[in-house]
Formats: sequence, structure tokens, C-alpha cells
Amino acid sequence: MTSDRSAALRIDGDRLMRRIEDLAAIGPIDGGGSCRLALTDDDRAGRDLVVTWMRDLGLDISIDGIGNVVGVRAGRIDGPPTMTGSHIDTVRTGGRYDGNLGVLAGLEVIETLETNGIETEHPVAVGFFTDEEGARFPPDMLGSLVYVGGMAVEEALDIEGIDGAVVGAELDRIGYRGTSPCPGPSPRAFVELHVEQGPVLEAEGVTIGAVTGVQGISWTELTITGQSNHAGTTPMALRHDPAYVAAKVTAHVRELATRMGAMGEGRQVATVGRIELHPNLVNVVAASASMTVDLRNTDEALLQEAESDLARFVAEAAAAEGVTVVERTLARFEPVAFDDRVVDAVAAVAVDLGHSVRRMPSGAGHDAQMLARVCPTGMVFVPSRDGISHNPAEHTDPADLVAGADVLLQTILTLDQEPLDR
Ligand code: HGY
Ligand code: MN
Ligand code: MN
Repeated sequence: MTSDRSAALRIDGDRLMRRIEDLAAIGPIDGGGSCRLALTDDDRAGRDLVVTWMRDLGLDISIDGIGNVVGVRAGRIDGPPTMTGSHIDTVRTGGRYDGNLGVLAGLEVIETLETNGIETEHPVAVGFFTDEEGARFPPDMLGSLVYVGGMAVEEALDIEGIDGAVVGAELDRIGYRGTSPCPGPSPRAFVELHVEQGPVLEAEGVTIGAVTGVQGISWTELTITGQSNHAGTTPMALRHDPAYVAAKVTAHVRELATRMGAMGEGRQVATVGRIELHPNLVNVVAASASMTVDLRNTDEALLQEAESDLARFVAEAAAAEGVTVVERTLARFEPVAFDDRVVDAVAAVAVDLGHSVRRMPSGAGHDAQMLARVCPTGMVFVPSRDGISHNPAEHTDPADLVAGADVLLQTILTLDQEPLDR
């Protein structure tokens, strides 16, 4: 049970909003969002700003071999910290809250403890993980995956991005290949604040989501090779057109998701986010097409069913058109269930603070799904206006941002008092 003084603590909303605006000003894009693809110069600038804030708070800062950055505030006793955090890399058309909110609310929680002279039993840590988005260097959640030992750092450093850059060289270039060991030290608990990025909380008029887990993710890259030819002289029956197969696959994944059910338990979503033709010219039947398919489901068996359906369709479409296809798995994570003790703490704190709350799974991937492999983990959601994200129009009302950060603060204080063992 937290003390009355701790229970009455609330974050400084203006200070949180100022930090959100300051970070959003790095890599700014029209519409109020940011573009800070992982390990770019803009990502470095964002990292430098957050590290400066960590240093100003007197945190013990560590940077590991994949560029994860963790700042720790000492507790009364030494040992594994109660940890929070998220990511500050963005997609190319990112909003200002995706990931950033979780990191900056973590800083705000620590500054609130500091300015109110609150000593926690255990250390409190806030971190940001490298390349959560996976948009430049797949898979997503790369940094937290390495942090928990899900991928060797050597393997991660060799990953080539969509622009031909390599993770290790980019980390060196921006000066964030650290010396702290990978895997990193397991925290005693991890709780992440994040915007929902979906329509549920807003549609139900609920302020806080006590997240129960994260759905499974399957990313596949298809490289389709046909025969480049003249657009005017080549009879249709003689074509081997990768663009045509890519279009059929794109239509099929939409039908697949619709057929498998779009909502409720076992909901299926499917997205073709990237298609690139070569040589991509108006009067040339393409030589090749490179595309990605993102499949997700809260049910692992159904996700595997969707993957099998896709593979069958691709093989049939390729054979019919006389093209070849090379498939490459870019990411594959099974659904994750969070620890009831953390989910219950989030829900109870939300009620104590007078906020409406509902339990719900996450449609998006998060670093928390990796930390759940090594410690009791949960998440706090706040509503996204119109359910929009991965779009500069992403917006959450300041009152909801503050509510989420207060729930994060009080959840960390609650967990600080709980005898959490693994
Ligand atoms: O892909 C995701 O769900 C996350 O935005 N990385
Ligand atoms: Mn995110
Ligand atoms: Mn994202």
C-alpha cells in the first residue's frame, strides 16, 4: 500500500506537454507529427535530447550494444528496478505520441518523485528501445527483442534496412553503439504507457485501457520476379507480370481478413504496406515487385491459418502468371499475455484516480511484449482521436495524456510495494 503522500502525487501536466512538443520539433513533418526513422540523424537528435533530460534528472544512464538507453533513479535498496519506457523512433509519417508519450511520461514520473522527495523501495528506471517501429530495419521491437535475449546482438547489428544501410554501421555513425551488455538486466516489473492507436477507448468513452496483452504479428516480404517487357508490343497472353501478381495478393489479403473475421476474439487484420516495382516506369512491364504483407491476430492458430492461406494463394498466383516468388520472414511474434498482477494494478489505480477503465488487447506491437518474456509486464492505454496513428494527425487530448501519466506514476508506486517475484 503506498503512503498517503505518495498516493496523492500527480504529475506536472504542463511539463509533460512541453517535453512532448520539444521532442516533436525534431524531424517535424506537416500536420504536427515527426519523422525519425531508426538510427537516422533525426533519431540521433531525439536521442540526444532525451539523454540530456535523463542527465539533468541525475539518472544513472546506460547505453547497450544495440543502442537501447536506460536511466535509473536509485531506490532505498539496490537491485532490479521497476521499469517503464517505450520508443522515440517513428515511422516516416509518425504522430507525436506513438512511443514518445511512454518515454516522456516515464521521465515525468521520475521528476515528480524527485521534486516531491519521494524515496521508492526499489530503483525506478525509464528507457527507450532502439528501432521499435521496424519500418527501416525489420523486425519491429528490435532493440527490446535484443534486450531480453530474443535475438543475439551480433545478428541484430548485421540487419540491412530497406535503404541498404546496416544497423551496426548506423549505430556507430550516430554514436549510439554502447558498451552495456546485451541481453540487458531484467527489471523486476515493466509497465509502458502508450496511445491506443485504435478506435476502442474513444468509441466507448473510456479514458484508460488496462492492456491484457499484444496480438501476434507476422511480416513477410515477397520478391516477385517476372519478365520485363514492352508495354505496347507484348500480347497479354505472353506476359509474366509481377505487378499483376502483387495486385492479386493485395486484394487477396483484404478478402482473407474479411473472411476470417474483422472484430472480436481472434480478429484478423492484414496489410500490404509496401509495394515497389522495378523499373517502375509507365511503358515497361515490370521485371520485379517487392512487397510486404503484415498479418496479425490475437489467436496464434488463426494467425498460422492466415499465413498458410497466404502462402497457398501466392504459389497459385505465381504459377498461373509464370513468375517466381522468394518469401522472407521479416518479423514473427506470437500473441503475448501480460501479467495479471500488473494488469490488475493498472485497472485498480485507474479506478482509484477516478478514471473509467476497460481491459483490452493491443492491436499494435510494443516493447512491452518483449519485456513480458523476462518480468511481470503490463501497459496503460489512453484514447486516440478517431483511432488514428502512424499518421501525423495522431492526437490524444492533453487531459487524457495527463491521466495516463498519473496512472503510470501510481502503478509504478503500487508495484514498488508489491513482492513481485518472477
Ligand atoms: O508494428 C507495430 O505494431 C508497431 O508500431 N511497431
Ligand atoms: Mn509505438
Ligand atoms: Mn508505431
